[in-house]
Amino acid sequence: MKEYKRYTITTALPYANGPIHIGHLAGVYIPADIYVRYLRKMGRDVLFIGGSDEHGVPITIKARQQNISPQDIVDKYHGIIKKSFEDLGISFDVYSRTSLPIHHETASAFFTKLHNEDKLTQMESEQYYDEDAKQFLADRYITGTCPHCGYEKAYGDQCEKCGTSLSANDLIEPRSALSGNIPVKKATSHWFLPLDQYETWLKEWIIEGHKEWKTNVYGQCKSWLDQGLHPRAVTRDLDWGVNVPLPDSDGKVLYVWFDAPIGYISASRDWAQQTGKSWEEYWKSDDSRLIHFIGKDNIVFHCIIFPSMLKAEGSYILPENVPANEFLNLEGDKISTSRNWAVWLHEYLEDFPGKQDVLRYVLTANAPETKDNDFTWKDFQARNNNELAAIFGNFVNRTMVLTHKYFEGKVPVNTLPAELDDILKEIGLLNEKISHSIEHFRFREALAFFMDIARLGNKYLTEKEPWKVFPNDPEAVKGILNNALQITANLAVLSEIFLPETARKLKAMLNMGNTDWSNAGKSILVENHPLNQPQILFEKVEDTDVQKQVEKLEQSKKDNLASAASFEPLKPDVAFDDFAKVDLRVGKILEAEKVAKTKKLMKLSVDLGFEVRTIVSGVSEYFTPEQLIGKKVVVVANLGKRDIKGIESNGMILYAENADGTLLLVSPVDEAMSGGLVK
Ligand code: B3M
Ligand code: ZN
Repeated sequence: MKEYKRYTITTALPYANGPIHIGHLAGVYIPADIYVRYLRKMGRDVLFIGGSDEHGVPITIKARQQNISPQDIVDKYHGIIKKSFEDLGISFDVYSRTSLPIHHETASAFFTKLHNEDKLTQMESEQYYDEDAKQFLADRYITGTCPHCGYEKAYGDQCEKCGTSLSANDLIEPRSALSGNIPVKKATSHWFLPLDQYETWLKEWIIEGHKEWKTNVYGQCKSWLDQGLHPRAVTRDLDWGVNVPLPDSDGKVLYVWFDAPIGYISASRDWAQQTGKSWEEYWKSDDSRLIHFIGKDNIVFHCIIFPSMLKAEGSYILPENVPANEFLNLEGDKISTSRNWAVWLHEYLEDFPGKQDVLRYVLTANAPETKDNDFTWKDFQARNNNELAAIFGNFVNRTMVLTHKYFEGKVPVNTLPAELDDILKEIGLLNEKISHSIEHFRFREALAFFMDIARLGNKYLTEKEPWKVFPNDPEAVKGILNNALQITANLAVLSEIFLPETARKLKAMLNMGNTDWSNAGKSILVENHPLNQPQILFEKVEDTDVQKQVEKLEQSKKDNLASAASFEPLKPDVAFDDFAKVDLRVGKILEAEKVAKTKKLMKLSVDLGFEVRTIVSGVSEYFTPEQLIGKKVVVVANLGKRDIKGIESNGMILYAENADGTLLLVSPVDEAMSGGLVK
């Protein structure tokens, strides 16, 4: 394997139009942080890059909705995102942002170089234009009817009802979201990156050269390349972004997916300015290893488009690996910002103070590395209580408490060196496995090996029962606790990459200084070394704690139902005389039974006071017969008789419709006379 001198590690730049949620963390930031912490422990030179992606149409839409500027939006969310990453302990060397002048300069220069070297092609095309707003319309700014499902409020880039990706030209009866007007087609000119020219090279580089990439990543690349690549526009008609640095290009900016990955380079320059160090070798030196941590929806941009840009520019290294993850779901549903179906990092940190590592642990143990995975609060609680607290925490606590009890908190002499040898050998093996897994981006596997060390310790103590041995053989207990303390010290060293806050606590308890990876698998604490007082590493997560979180999510569901209620448009007016023709009566349901061999129909017998009628109603999906019998309802009494599935139905019962389409009974609030008029 090639020897690298430096590591340039990037994480997808989150859009600064919403906070960070657990899906982002599990997919990108926690694995990247583990990897980087590991590299640093191994003594490698790393530049760990993050930053906010502050351009793109959704940000302008959000600003417009809230009647503030896009800059206000990104200022707000950049602040929230940056702080929440810090509080979780993501160890970025730099967390930059793409609205900085240094980014505009960098992206501009990149574009200019490609343009000057004829690496871009200019083409004219027809785009939708709003004549009132005097503006070309980004796909998101056009709504219309989805050609696939008929949904009337589909966007020009996607139908949110059926999920199909669209282009604005597909929409039936398009409208401008700015003015509601029908947009016109107008010619506009844009610059394109001729991806087709890079196809052969990409095939060689990825299909032949990077067979070691994760199968999900490799597979997506292959399918893109198999379908054939086409030139892609790298500019847009928009007033928010990096201006196109050419004459006569007012109102044109770089496409957000052109400028955002260049943001990694700008962030490095930002870091260099702040620290007085040099950034260039991290990007331009062959012995630097560039790795992009991203989610699966970003694969094409990082494996195909950005590398083509870098290749075209010519002076940069290419990504050596792109370990993209799949998605994390939440309680069985896709995480969604717009539906507020998420666990937000900044809220978690508030609700669970001091429990950063629990979230890190659960999201790593359950990371969507090879397939989509599900986060549930029950699993969160179980992993904390049954794994972190019951195994890791319990082992450490017993070891510390007993050492204080028997040996005044000083590391006793090791009277069982042969046992220690065996233990350290096992830890050494697990340590190698952890390294191997991390080098191959298998972080959940690495974490499982790490927990095996805690398990080993817990089991050792349980089997040795020093609390029983002590009265008869205190010498043996010295050895047992020395061994347990060496395991604890090893956990302190190794936990730094997975659970940094826990490592800090452990080291404080053990009164340990700085350690690096080379300490792992060795006897670390010397005889007589004084320990500090133990503290609990992992508190139990109570039922009420998770219940609160589940209720929060249930509230989101309710709010969504309420706001998703699409109100039927009002029907045209009717003459009062026409309305007065309808005879509405109070009725009481006497009997109800499902109509055999139908899904929906219910046969009811309804007392109208002056007579009992049979009425067939299509409500079996919403009510059981028991829920209907004895209820007062409103009946349309003069509809005439109708044959429904062989049953003569005489009248119609009224129901109210819920947001989700379910039905409710319409019933007089107070005791009403059967047969009474409703008017
Ligand atoms: N902001 C998309 C995303 O958050 C985008 C990533 C940019 S990475 C250069 O999914
Ligand atoms: Zn649709």
